[in-house]
Amino acid sequence: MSFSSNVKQLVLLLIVGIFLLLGYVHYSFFNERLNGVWFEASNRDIPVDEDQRNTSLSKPIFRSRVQNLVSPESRTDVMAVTPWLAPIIWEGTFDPDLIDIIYKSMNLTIATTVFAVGKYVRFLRDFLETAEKHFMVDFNVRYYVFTDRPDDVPSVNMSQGRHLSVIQVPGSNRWQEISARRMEIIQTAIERQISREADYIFCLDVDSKFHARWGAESLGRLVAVIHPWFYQATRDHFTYERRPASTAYIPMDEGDYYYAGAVFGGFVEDVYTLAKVCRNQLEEDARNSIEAAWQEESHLNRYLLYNKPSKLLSPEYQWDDTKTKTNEVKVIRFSTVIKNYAEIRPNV
Ligand code: UD2
Repeated sequence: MSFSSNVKQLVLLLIVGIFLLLGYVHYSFFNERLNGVWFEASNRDIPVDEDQRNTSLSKPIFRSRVQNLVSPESRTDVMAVTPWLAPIIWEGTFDPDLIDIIYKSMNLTIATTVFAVGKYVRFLRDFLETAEKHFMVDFNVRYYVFTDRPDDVPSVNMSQGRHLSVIQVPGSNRWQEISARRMEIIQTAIERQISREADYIFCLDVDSKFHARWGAESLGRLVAVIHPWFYQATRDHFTYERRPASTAYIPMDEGDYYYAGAVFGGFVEDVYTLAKVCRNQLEEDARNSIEAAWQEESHLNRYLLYNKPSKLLSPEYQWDDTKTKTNEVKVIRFSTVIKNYAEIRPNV
């Protein structure tokens, strides 16, 4: 065998070797992408809906978590999706660990408005202390407390990244007015301050306590809660405003759910529009000397009928301590405390 044929064989072997090596590297790479321990999350890998914004989902997500993902079908005893395909959040329909990994990487700030006018200031301590334990834990939270009694706002220890602002508002001798004027005050506060300070906002009733996790599973573009007294009721029992003279009017043959006025939220700009529309309608009704059956709650229901929420929270997120827990409600996360209306309100 000549020297040149030896070289030829060697070159041939080298080329075959290189191809084999390339083939192995290529196979291992894709095998790892498909079956490996982790993958880089992207908008295609994770079901990202319109509710997730500013998502830089660049952190490694453990694949096993995605495989273990619970889904709306995990609950067969409740409706976990609306007819317009918005999720309804019940315990067992989401994976809290996966939700946290996704949302915590976004460095979000959640505004939380709460009104404590007149004697309602007494509910603030429990509201804030329990919120610090359960509400959006490890997220940046900015509480905006609206009160006519700033000196009575309790001092509550806040975790890192959580702040409280007190904003003075006028009192009133009518509870209906205090409740209804919240829309106008929220609208103004968003314009002046909140739009620069937060990504999402929740507007909550103060006469309430948190009892269990209320986390990022609740975040969405426009979020409403199903009223605990009406989630099993049919539309004809909903206490919508039924008089056509009111701008909150809903005819008997319309309506999806009865939403509680105690909890609504979403992107700051979406809640801004909601508050502005409801405020304008409340003022138009006032000019026409009509007050909707449940003040701003009636206007909220009307708004949400024609501007469908992108996410619904089950009554786990707005229970009522006077109501016996039902089987579907596995966890009570937030509930209205029992109170003596005659004693606490400025009018009966
Ligand atoms: C229902 C709604 C409430 C509101 C109201 C409208 C639920 C669980 N609650 O509750 O959100 O739509 O009907 O009529 O859906 N407030 C004060 N000072 C007062 C009175 C009220 O600060 O003197 C504030 C406070 O934040 C309170 C909220 O307004 O949590 C609602 O008032 P409410 O709790 O007395 O109304 P209620 O129980 O009828």
